[in-house]
Amino acid sequence: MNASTPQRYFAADAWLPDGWARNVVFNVDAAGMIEDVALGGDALGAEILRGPVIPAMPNLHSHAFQRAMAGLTQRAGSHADSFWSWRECMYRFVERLTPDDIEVIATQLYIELLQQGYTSVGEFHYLHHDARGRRYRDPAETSRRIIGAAQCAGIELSLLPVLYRHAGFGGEAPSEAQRRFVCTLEDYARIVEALGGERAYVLGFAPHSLRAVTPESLEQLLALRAAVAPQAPLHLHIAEQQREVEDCLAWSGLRPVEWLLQNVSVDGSWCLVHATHMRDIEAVSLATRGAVVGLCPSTEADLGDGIFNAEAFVMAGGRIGIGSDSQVGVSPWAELRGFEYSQRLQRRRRNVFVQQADVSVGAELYRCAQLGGAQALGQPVMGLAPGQRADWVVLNMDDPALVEQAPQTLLDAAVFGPAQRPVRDVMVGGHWRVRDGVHPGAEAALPAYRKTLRRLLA
Ligand code: NGQ
Ligand code: ZN
Repeated sequence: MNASTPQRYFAADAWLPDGWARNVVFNVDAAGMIEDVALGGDALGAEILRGPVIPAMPNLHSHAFQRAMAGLTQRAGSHADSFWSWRECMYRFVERLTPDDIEVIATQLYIELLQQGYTSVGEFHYLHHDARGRRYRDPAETSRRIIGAAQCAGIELSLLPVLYRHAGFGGEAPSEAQRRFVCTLEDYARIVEALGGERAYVLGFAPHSLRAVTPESLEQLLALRAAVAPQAPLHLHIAEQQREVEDCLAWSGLRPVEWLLQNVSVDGSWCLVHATHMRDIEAVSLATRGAVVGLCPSTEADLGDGIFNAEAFVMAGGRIGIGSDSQVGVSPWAELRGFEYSQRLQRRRRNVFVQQADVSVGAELYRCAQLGGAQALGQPVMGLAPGQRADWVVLNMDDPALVEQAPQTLLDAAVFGPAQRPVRDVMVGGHWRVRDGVHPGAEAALPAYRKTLRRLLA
């Protein structure tokens, strides 16, 4: 799919795994993979990149349909608003969405993500059934809409069909409002089966949360994965809300991360989304397992989740990645800034993520989230190196926040400066998807999105 002729690219400045390099030539093969990277080359016969090039960012956690809800939940309700009251709004919104809506909204979102420099997305997809909870004839109906949207936008997809069984710990019966996503294990296996063998995307497995699956159904999901795709990524929401921690304690005597680490062999294929509430000891043991923590700073702030225990986790070598989750933000730059700022506000210090002298915090944040995201999504995008996919971002040196910045401060300026359009061009697997900050499909996608929103908001 998407094969083209091999290409040669020249970058005056390129951010390689070892750091910034000058005069770099990339050979990209017909499948869009980086074949080799040569230093000190010349531009002869090569396309010249129009600015410094960096590896593109993976977005490890997205609920695409929530893009259409952004801005609709910012009014106080009659009770104290919280994550849980937001979730009620989300449930009501979900009732109105058709498969066409899901595809239109996801297409709009994925174009926006590409324009900001994300080139792969982990879609944590749980809207499996129709609004009344009836199965579609094709069990993968809505999953196909996500796949269609990703292909239309040209973003790489890690599709994470979600197993959602219960309303709370201990197998609590699901509510009416959850009927669009509640699955039996058989339903779930049918979705996975319908998604077929040959895939143009990475397939992962996602028990929604420890609230939504029992230990038995989690075990069954893991058995299905072992049979179908034993290396596949595993994602779940873990400890986003204090109430979730309390409910887990009441149910099992353990906190969510503790429970998971004691009952499941967590390794590098796991991504724990919103590991917000972790004690130091949990953070340290999770870090040693090599799992990735999925942080969604804009959403976590919007929902009043709490502040991630970064210091203990990162000091212990823990891996992080970022996600756009509820789509109140679609920019990796804003997520990284939000993450670091939350730490600074909490600790009343500066430069929390990296404390070694003279290391760029922006660059370190970016590098960690880039590698962590690649790991969590199972995408071959571990930096600009041979064998990795040619997914990259050419920075826009005409953004006033970036002008005259040396490579050593560029990522700081892009993350912490007042950059408005830090991204100039974006390549995905050897294809230009964004030029001068604009995706060629953006103009056509917007009227469809507008029409969908008009109906949904009527
Ligand atoms: C979700 N979102 O699946 O969309 C969840 C809300 C839940 C976040 N956790 C539902 N941010 O967790 O029960
Ligand atoms: Zn989520």
